[in-house]
Amino acid sequence: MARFPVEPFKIKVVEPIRRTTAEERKEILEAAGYNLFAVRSEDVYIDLLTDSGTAAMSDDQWAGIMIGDESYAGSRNFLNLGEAVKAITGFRHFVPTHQGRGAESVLFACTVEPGHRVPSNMHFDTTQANIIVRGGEPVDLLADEGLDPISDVPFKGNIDPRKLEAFIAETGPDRIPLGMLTVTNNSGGGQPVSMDNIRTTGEILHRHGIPFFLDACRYAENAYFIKLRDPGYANQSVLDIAREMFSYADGCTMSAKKDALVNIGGFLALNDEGLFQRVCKELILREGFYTYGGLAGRDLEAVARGLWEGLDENYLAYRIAHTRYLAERLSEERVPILTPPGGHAVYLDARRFLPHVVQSELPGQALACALYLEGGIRSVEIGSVMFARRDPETGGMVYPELELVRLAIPRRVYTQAHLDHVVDTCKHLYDHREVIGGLRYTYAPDLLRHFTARFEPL
Ligand code: P61
Repeated sequence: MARFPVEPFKIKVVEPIRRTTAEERKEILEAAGYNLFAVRSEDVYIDLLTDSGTAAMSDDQWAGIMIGDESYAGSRNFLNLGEAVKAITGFRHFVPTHQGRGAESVLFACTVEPGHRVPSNMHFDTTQANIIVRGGEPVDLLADEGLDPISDVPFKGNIDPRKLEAFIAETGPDRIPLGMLTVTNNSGGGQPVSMDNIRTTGEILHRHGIPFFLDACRYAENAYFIKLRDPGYANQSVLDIAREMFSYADGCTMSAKKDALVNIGGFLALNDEGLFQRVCKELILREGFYTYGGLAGRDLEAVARGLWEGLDENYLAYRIAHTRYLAERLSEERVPILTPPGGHAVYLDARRFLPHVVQSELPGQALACALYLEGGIRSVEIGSVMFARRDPETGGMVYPELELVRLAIPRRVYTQAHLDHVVDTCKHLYDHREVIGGLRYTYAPDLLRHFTARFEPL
């Protein structure tokens, strides 16, 4: 029987949550067009939509909020954040941004032009979209084992170095303004990338003169997985592991809403002086002056403190064990999940959960809706709704390999009993899976479709 980890904190502030009835949830879901993004949070019992911006901040972070220096330029909180970013990442320059996609938008505005292609292990959807709006093409080169939902390979977030070499040969370095790795790989199940793979990716890209950036939202969880799973790093501190990860790259985009344990914030860090000058210009247009980047001084301070807390090894041990507890309990009940579990989420495998629903009938979205109807649980589909794309040549839909429903776990928010409720709900649905049917679109926008699409049951 799985064991819940002992919390390395106690709870000082609470927020009431309310259970709705099944009839209420049916009405709410219909009114929301079967899109959980359109449901009000007060109508959700356990909110596993995202681990982004949903962390419970510490008393130290809240204390930092009270010493926000709200000066337009040169606030002391900017300096504190700069010290943390430099000490952890080692990059020479950084600018704050309002969140991760702000960093992406500024970076790609300065680097990507029409016809360019940007390789990665797997781009997250905001990264994809920010490359596409610049006329570029995001290309995923995940190693094949990352696409197998049940293989127990330790680093299923790795890029395939041979695919990367072939991609560069075919595309030509001139059309590749940068290469990326997402650590951990969110769209592929929150799976970590190994140190070897990060080093090799840097070497390959640099051999061709191509800059290398990390999408570092969950870099601390990735570093902790390296410590757990690569014997060569068992005795190194997570901070040192993180520093080594960054040392192979030329910069990173960061959504601080994940591993920096804040409700809002992000940054872009990099080494290249010329690029930094262009970034500052672009930042002022889009996000704000380069010492605040769309954030209040108090937010900058919370990020600075949260970056250090997110590297605390007692916290990380708890964090990873908390997620593993949910995964192990679900496996004990034979609910099909992606294994091994990632750091920030457990992913239900909708293809195996609902084998009778074909991909064009959106099994992931159907399962996400069923979780809400049954248990008031909000999850997010990471499958066809988020990633299916129309082939420009044939006009047909290209469906993603993985059809997942992500149960993302907010940091330091939910207790064991909350997770047990999730397990009971999933087990009940799995035992009665044949009554869950598919969905069809009533509205489907082209870009970032899942946020605003509408559906109806078939
Ligand atoms: C999430 F449904 N992730 O996982 P921002 N890179 C990576 C992310 O995971 C990520 C960002 C960049 C979210 C929030 C989210 O369609 C969605 O601070 C690996 O959110 O701008 C964000 O960071 C962007 C959920 C984002 C979504 C987009 O839940």
